[in-house]
Amino acid sequence: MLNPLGDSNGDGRIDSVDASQIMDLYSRISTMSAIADAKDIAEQDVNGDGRIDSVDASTVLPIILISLQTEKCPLRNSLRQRNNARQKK
Ligand SMILES: [Ca+2]
Ligand SMILES: [Ca+2]
Repeated sequence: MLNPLGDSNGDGRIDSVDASQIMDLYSRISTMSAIADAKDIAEQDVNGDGRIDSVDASTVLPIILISLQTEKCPLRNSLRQRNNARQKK
């Protein structure tokens, strides 16, 4: 079962742990000590470009900062819409 997009550890929240895990995976991919599988990409490719990199981690960071305070975060809403679309498939 897939975790929600951006929630790399599947705890139901998008927070700094997820950003850290995305950066860690990106680091291991960059040094060729890991290969992203389809599940990794489905869960951690936050901007949907088919790769896991620092952009995905940095996309998660504003969600963390803003979504804690408001439901009006465009990035959070975008992720929510993508997650809802994935669940309907
Ligand atoms: Ca999480
Ligand atoms: Ca990406």
